[in-house]
Amino acid sequence: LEKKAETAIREAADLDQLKDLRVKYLGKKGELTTILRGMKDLSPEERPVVGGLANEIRTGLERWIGNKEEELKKAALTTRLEAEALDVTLPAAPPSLGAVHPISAVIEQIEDIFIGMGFEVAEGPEVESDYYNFEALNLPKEHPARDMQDSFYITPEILLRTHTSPVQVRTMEAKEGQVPVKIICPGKVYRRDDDDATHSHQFHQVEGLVIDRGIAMSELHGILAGFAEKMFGMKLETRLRPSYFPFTEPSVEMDISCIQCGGEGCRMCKNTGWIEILGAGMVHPRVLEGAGYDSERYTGFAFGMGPDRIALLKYGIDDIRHFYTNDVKFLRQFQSL
Ligand code: FA5
Repeated sequence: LEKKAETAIREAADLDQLKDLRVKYLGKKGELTTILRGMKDLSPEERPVVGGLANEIRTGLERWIGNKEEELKKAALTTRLEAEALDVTLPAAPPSLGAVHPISAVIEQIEDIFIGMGFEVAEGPEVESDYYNFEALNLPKEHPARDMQDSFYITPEILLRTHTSPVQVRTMEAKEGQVPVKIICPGKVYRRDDDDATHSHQFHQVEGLVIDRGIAMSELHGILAGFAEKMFGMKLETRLRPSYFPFTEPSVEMDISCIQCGGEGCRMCKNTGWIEILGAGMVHPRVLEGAGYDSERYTGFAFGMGPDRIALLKYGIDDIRHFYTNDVKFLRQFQSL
């Protein structure tokens, strides 16, 4: 029995087999236990002899099983360590870095240029009241010019702002008739426009407002032409075209010469050689008065530009929708901005 058990224990391949052997020999119904139980049938002289021998064997088997168990556990650990080994000298996979979105980058550039010209940055809410978005800007209810900006209404009096111009009124109110006012306001705006290569239903604007004594149209042109030159890094031709906004009088739109001009059939300027980048004008006296400014003493100009369109031009992108479809391959091209 001892020999048989010793061989079996030595050859046990894993811990499960070893457990089975322990049960087989030393368990309640095990072979050695059965011998010890049978001792009651032996003569009193034989008992101590057989008993001593059986106990000796039992101690021996327990020791072998214990040793084998250690050995198997060690082997199992070694195998696992080998399987899970890490080569710490391998070069790590490069972490994927995020980057500034091209529109955010353009807005930051616009802010830097205007801050350099002494402007402060103001903010206003995207969910706006009909009063600030339209009425205080000389656009009463039923005014036909409201159609220029198809809106997303939340309630009859609350809407998603269609432009950043409401911040003009909010800023003037906060300043309580004090001058100078010299702010820009970047932000998101929303319109029920049909999306195409140059229109999005959600886009961005940067509003500008300057109020002081003796502010004239020539200053507006000077500031905007200077801005265009800095933004595009070259001397550009600019032109002001007469336009109409109820909150400015006179009103203009500014075009820059098409820097992406592909000539015949150019998608950017539709062959005109000019691209509109903003609307502007002298603040309407009614808007000044409504916000607490004496329009006899003070004059001002305002403008509203579209950074999405500026980003299209600056980076030669042919469709505004690229900015909003989150194609990582597209966005990765601007990682260095
Ligand atoms: C306005 O929103 C006026 N509030 C601008 C203004 C401010 C005029 C202050 C006078 C004084 P307009 O609707 O033209 O104007 O929009 C201004 C600029 O926003 C456009 O020149 C264009 O660059 C951009 N824009 C307009 N609609 C969209 C659109 N759907 N998607 C992308 N950009 C747009």
